[in-house]
Amino acid sequence: MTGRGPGPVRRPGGDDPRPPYGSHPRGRRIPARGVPARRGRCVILDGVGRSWVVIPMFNEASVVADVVTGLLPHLPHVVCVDDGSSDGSPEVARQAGAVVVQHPINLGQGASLQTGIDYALQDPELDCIITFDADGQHRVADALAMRDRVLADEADIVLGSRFLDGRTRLAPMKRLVLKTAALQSRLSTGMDLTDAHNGLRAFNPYVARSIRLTQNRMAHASELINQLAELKPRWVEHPVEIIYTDYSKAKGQSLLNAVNILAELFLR
Ligand SMILES: Nc1nc2c(ncn2[C@@H]2O[C@H](COP(=O)(O)OP(=O)(O)O)[C@@H](O)[C@H]2O)c(=O)[nH]1
Ligand SMILES: [Mg+2]
Repeated sequence: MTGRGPGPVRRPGGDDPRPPYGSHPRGRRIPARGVPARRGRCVILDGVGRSWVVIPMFNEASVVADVVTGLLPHLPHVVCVDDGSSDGSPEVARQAGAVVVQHPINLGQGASLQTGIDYALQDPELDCIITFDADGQHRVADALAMRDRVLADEADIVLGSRFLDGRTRLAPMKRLVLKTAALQSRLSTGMDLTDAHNGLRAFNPYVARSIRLTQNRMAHASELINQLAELKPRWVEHPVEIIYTDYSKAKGQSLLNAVNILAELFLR
């Protein structure tokens, strides 16, 4: 698929459009259970709904201000979950206009997402949570398009995928690792995902209330997919661009670490 719009997701390498909802393990769309009339509960303030952006953050002081100021005009409710940064990230994020919640020690990316989700769930007008990275690798436009699909009640969760259009430029080895991780996810859950480790996601309060993340690094993404496979929400992937900068590449996970995580996933 080469289009950038949020149209029906197509199988990579195939011409058949997928249904607008992601495939379900049994190939059926399952209606969400116990979901309150979400759209009826949305509050529209000057055209801006009450969606929360949750940003896990660890030592991103040099980039997080730009990320927060890029989001705020479009998504005015941003919570950064600081996880024991030592470089002043919480002050920088707060100064830029985000709410900052802090862990006293580093508890990991999954625990931080969970803290941010729990924080957003305190908002009685919550209509959508978007998870977004602090390091400038995600695009606000992608997040908005995904949020819109959740608010249109097209799915309970919209998962970003960098493999649905040609925008993301990936090193061959990174591509191989991510494709292998997606294959492992498909084999273990039956969910027909193309990118199982993408931090950009949008979901409704039903999904937010139903998941519980504890794992760190790449493993928290697998944990989420495993819980979704149990929960069986309506899901869809959405094409997103992941921006690889010198900064993100320098601090990203080492290849050896990624290979170790993959080995762990397969051997579990
Ligand atoms: N709260 C928290 N956030 C983390 C931790 N490690 C990474 N992050 C954040 O999670 C996001 C993705 O992390 P990153 O290292 O860029 O992973 P990658 O881009 O997937 O290789 C960024 O916003 C990081 O600041 C952590 O231990 N705790
Ligand atoms: Mg990153």
